[in-house]
Order: sequence, then structure tokens, then C-alpha cells
Amino acid sequence: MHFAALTIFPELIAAFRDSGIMRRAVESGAVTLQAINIRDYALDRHHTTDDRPYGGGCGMVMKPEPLAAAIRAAKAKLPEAPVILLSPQGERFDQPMARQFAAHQAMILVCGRYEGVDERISEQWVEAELSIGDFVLTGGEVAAMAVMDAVTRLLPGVLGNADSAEQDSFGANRLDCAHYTRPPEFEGRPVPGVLQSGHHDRIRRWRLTDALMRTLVRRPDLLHQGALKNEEAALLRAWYGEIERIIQMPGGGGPDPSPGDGQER
Ligand code: 9D3
Repeated sequence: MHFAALTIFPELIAAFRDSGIMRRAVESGAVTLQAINIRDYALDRHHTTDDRPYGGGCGMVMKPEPLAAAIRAAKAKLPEAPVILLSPQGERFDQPMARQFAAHQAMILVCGRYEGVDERISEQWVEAELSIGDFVLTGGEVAAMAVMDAVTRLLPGVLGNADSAEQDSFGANRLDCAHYTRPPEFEGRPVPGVLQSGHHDRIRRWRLTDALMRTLVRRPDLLHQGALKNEEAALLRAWYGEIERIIQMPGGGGPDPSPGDGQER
């Protein structure tokens, strides 16, 4: 995979390229990542990359000429690559999209700053606009790094294969189970006994149940109809049965309800 990231902060992208899994992916040849400095393509004396918006208003807009020149330069190096603009107005980036991009051989990622880029750049050059979520960043660089990170870890040979294969069938529509390492007790909190039992199938079922319960409580939106395999449905049903038994116990089964105003959630 060949990435070109167009930015006025190439040092941000370079730090990302030179750390962790990304660095290993580059060293192994699975990835190339070029940070292209948009300012290098600004031909005026002050290397200006922004200007005031037509129609007035606060904030600045990225000038089209340096951006177009930088995109042309990136296209010359990566002629097959789609030009992606990171933008708050973009389509929400998700795991299925990461898989699609991982099947490509290259991507050109344009990182906007200020209030955004001149619309004619989007019209003329941009194949897709992507957002990474409903929160406000100061520019597209962090979003571009999120996209490159998500795509890179899907490339063959980048992760330990055990992880990548499992994550693909599992990761996007299910929260992970809790993880523990030594010591067996930390600040009064023990590691769940089953994880120290050595019973591999009980451990597998505990993890599966934990993952399902966490998903149900924290992200019920992920558990659409038909999302559960038979075993998963059975594990949840067993918990549901357990809860029903406690509710129907004479005199209750849990702690007494606290006196409240009826407004508790
Ligand atoms: C005043 C209106 N704002 C638009 C919501 C202006 C504005 C905010 C933030 C213009 C640009 C930006 C910079 N953000 C990005 O470039 C960006 C982004 C983001 O802010 N959130 C989530 N995904 C992305 S992708 C690029």
C-alpha cells in the first residue's frame, strides 16, 4: 500500500510513520508513506496556503493553486490512487471502508486546515470525502492518520496473523471481552478465577459471554437482529434466565431498592 498525505504539517505524519506498527509496516515494505508539504507547492514569496473567504466571514480557506499542484505531484507518483479529502462533511469512515481501501494499492489523503479547502478542489480532484466522527478536529491530519492506521493493520503480514484474521470476522460488530495480566490481585481487585483455571472451553465461553454482555450494555446498536450465532444466543439466554430467577425470587434476591424519587435511570 502506498500512502501520500498532503498537509501543511508533514512532521506530524512523519512522526506517525516512524513509530510503532506503522514503522514496522514501512520497514517490511508492506507500506510506503510520503508526507507531501502543500506549502512546497505555494509559488508566491511567502508560500501562502490560505486566503480570506469570498462572501466574508471569519476563518480562512485553503487556496486552490498550491493544493492542486500538490495533488498533481502526488498523482504523478501514484496514478492509480483515489484522492480522499478528510473533511467534517465527509461520509463516516468505518471498518468495512477500511477493508475496501486495504484492497487498493494506493491512497492520496488530503488534509485540510483552517475552515476547509476551496470547493473547486473537491469538485475537480476529490473522489471521496471522509469524516472519522461527529467531533471537531483542528485539521484533517489526525483523521488521515486514523484512516491509514486502520487500513495498514489489515494488510497481509503487518500484524501477527492470529490477530488480524480473528479481528476481521469479529472486531467491527462486537466489543472485545475484558483483558487481565499479572498480578492475580491488584489494588484489591482479583482476576476472574475462570481465567486462571486452565479450562480452555470455559475460558472461551466466559470471554464470549463477557464480550456479548459488554456489547449489549454499551453498544446495543451493534447487536442488530440476526447478529448472534446460536452459541452466543444460548449464552445470553442463560444469563437472561439467571436474571429472571433472581427477579422472581420470593422477597427479591438482590439488595433492597434504594429510596429514590422515581427519576433514576
Ligand atoms: C464552523 C464549521 N466547522 C465545520 C464543522 C469548521 C471546521 C471544523 C473543523 C472546519 C474544519 C475542521 C477541521 N476538521 C477536519 O479537517 C476533519 C474532521 C473533523 O473535524 N472531525 C471528524 N473527522 C474529520 S476529517 C477532517
